[in-house]
Amino acid sequence: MNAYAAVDLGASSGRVVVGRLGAGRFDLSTVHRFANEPVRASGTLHWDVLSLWAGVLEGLRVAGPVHSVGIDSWAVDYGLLDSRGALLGNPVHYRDGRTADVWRATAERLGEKRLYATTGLQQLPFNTLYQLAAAAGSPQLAAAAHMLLIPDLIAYWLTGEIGAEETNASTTQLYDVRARGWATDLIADAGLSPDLFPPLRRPGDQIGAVRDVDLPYPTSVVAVGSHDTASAVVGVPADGTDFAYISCGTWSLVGVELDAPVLTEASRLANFTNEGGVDGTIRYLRNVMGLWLLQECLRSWGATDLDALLRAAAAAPAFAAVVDADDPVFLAPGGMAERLAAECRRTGQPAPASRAAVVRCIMDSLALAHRRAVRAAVALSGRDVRVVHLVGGGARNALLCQLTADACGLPVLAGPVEATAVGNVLVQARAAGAVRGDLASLRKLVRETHELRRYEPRVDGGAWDEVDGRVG
Ligand code: LFR
Repeated sequence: MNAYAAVDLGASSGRVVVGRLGAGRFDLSTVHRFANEPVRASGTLHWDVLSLWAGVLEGLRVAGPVHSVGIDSWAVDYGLLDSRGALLGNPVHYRDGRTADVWRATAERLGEKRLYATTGLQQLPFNTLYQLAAAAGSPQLAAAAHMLLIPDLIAYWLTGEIGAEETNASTTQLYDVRARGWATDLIADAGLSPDLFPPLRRPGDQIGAVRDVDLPYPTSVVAVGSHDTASAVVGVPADGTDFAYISCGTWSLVGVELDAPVLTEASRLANFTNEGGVDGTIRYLRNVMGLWLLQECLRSWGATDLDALLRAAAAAPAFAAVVDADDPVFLAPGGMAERLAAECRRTGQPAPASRAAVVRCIMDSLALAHRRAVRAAVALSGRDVRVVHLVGGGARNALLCQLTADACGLPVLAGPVEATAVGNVLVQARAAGAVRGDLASLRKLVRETHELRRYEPRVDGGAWDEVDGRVG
């Protein structure tokens, strides 16, 4: 059986997962997990990219011989290289506030309708376009020869090869979603040098042999869906096309898979995004704030028995207070429980009076946001949806899965938890010729080798309609 290493960098931790495929078997084991702790310096929130690099190397050392390595991470963030390939400063975290005052003016200058028509991307204040706009005029940007998104930067350090994998490039708001290439006119009008943007590569492309790195075996790097959400969507164990997915971790990415982008005015106003998927598909989705709300509360509460807390939240009264989880007020780190309480009070609801009540408020609010996003995806794309696949860490959260089924009025199939690593490994295995076929065939393999949990929607007598009407 061939082994493949999936390097998966998430907003709170990174992992190296070894996947083995052969004769009806698909085993995954996490061989190394390491923290990803952002660091604030001189008022700017950075990723500690060298510590991530060290974690990747350690993981690959203990992974043992692997046929290839695939790398995925969160989207939009980048490192700048000078003309000799040196990293010009630490990559900045997308939750840093430096784009807050810049993004709207940039969008207005370039034209919001034009931006959507070209890139199909949702407006998020941290899109790469706006981060580069915030960096305009800086000596760092002036000295930059290449902009590398995070997985491309790790691939560069492993192989010496410079390139941009297209699923992640599609999240920059500088990529033409229909032409499937860099949006050169937009890049010029944004005042950026076209030379910054490396040649594109597609999932399955060979990037190069690992070299000048101390690994105890030879291997190479293969492009995968390097945007973590693109890999997660490959790992959705759907049968057919009538499904919605929720890739549920720090974010919930909620949407459908399409063959072509939806670029209508209604779609733009609903802030739906058309991100590039593996095999030229479109990930038509919306970002929901996700388990970030819970993670931030847990971070401030210190050591907590999460299972006990979720049980208490399940027993707490439903809908006591529900907020718009997608309110940008929740984007930045810190003071999350206080911000939730303030939002409840502002909307005339009682602030949660216990930790269990806070968690219940988060779960009800996320389920509501899932419902709205699934319904909007259906209405805007015309796709028939009969089941919701919930993958990623959130698939472990039975309360959230059940509430999501209830809120959507659809069955939820939960799992795999490691969908991102699954998708990463499958694209490598296909590039190696060890598995064959289209996404449907890859998904069949996931169904045959992973246990899923099914949650049926409970009849609620209109309760979710009431909640939906309550939250603006
Ligand atoms: C999820 C994710 C989302 C992206 C966000 C920020 O991990 O990649 O898809 O919008 O992180 O990069």
